[in-house]
This record gives sequence, structure tokens and C-alpha cells, in this order.
Amino acid sequence: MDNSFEDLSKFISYVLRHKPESIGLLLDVEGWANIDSLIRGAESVGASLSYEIINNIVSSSAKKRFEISGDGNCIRAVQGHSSESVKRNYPELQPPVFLYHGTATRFLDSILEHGLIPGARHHVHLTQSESLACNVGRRYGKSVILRVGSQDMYLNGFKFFKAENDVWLTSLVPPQYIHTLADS
Ligand code: HQG
Repeated sequence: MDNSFEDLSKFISYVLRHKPESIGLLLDVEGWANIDSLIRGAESVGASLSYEIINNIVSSSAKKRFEISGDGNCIRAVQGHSSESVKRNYPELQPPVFLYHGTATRFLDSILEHGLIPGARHHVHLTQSESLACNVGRRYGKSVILRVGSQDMYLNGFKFFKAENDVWLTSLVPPQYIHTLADS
């Protein structure tokens, strides 16, 4: 870890979403971690954090990945968790008619056969923005945008949640609700 701003931001994502135990950090069910404990735990693995650095990371995240509690003592990732300690109680909401998911072309056959599955994370992640979906897909290779018939899913009993940073979450998307944009 070279303690660059980007590395520290990825490190915070990793411990707050996936492996708090890697630095002996406790997350409550809503994902909150004590900031002093985060700084101490980070130090034990050579990551130099401070309140100032953490505040900069939180405020500079364009995707608003993190949130600091009203009293300033705690921090959490608002979505994207795989940690079993976290079981966030997101508000359940009626989604728009369509939501979008960006993925890599090499995953397409599997997705069209099995649907979108959460993998290690707690939810499938969807967005209202096609361009954001495209950027998400690009992380894994050549991007393809999938349009999800979220309103039809909702009317058929699937639950949808929206995180504080406007990422939509659902447990899975069966293939019949998925269309590649080229097909639509
Ligand atoms: C794919 C970013 C094969 C899925 C974003 C994705 C997001 C399948 C990958 C957040 C599949 C999982 C999460 C199936 C799904 N067969 N592949 N049946 N079902 N997949 O990273 O949604 O920058 O766990 O398409 O903005 O890509 O980190 O999920 O490509 O909100 O804040 O399996 O991460 O936010 O990858 O990204 P991920 P995701 P941050």
C-alpha cells in the first residue's frame, strides 16, 4: 500500500463493504464502523488514515459511496456489501419502468441464461443512468448495457430498494426481464 488517495479510498471500500475483520473492525447491521477504530485498524496494516483524509475521501466520491454519521463518529459504505455482519434495512420503493445494468460482453451468455445474480454481494446493482451503467460494465471488459423491466418485476412481486446514493438494489433479475439495448 503506497497510501495514495486512490489506494486509501479502495482500502476503505474493501474493509467497509467486504472484509472488516481483516483489520479487526466491527460493522453494525446498518454497516456503520467507528472512525477511530477504522484509523487504528488501518494503521495495523500500514494504511495511514486520519479524519481529514477520510473526510476528503467521502466528499470526493462522485458515486457517494460512503456516509459519515450525524455525530461524526462513524462511517459506512451505503451499498455494495458482501460482509455478513451487514444486513441493511433499505427503504422498499416502487422502481421506474426500466433500470439499467452495465456488464461485460463476456458475461452476457451466462446472464441471459441464468439472469442477473448478486454473486458475492448482497444485491444486484441497477441504475437509472445508461451512461453510468456503461461505465460500470467497462470495469470488466467491453461494456454492454442491459435494460431491466423493473416495473414488470415489481408488479410481479419482486422487491426493490434504493440506497442513499441512488443505486437501485434487488435480489436477482430473472432472464425474462432482461433485454440488451441492441435488442430493444
Ligand atoms: C456479473 C460499482 C455471469 C455482473 C458499481 C457484474 C455498482 C453475471 C459481475 C457496484 C451474472 C459482478 C457493483 C451471471 C451478474 N453470469 N455474470 N448470471 N449475473 N453477473 O462488481 O454490479 O464503484 O459484484 O454483470 O457502480 O458490476 O464499487 O457487481 O459484471 O454499483 O462504488 O457479475 O460496484 O460501484 O460484479 O458492480 P460486481 P457490479 P463502486
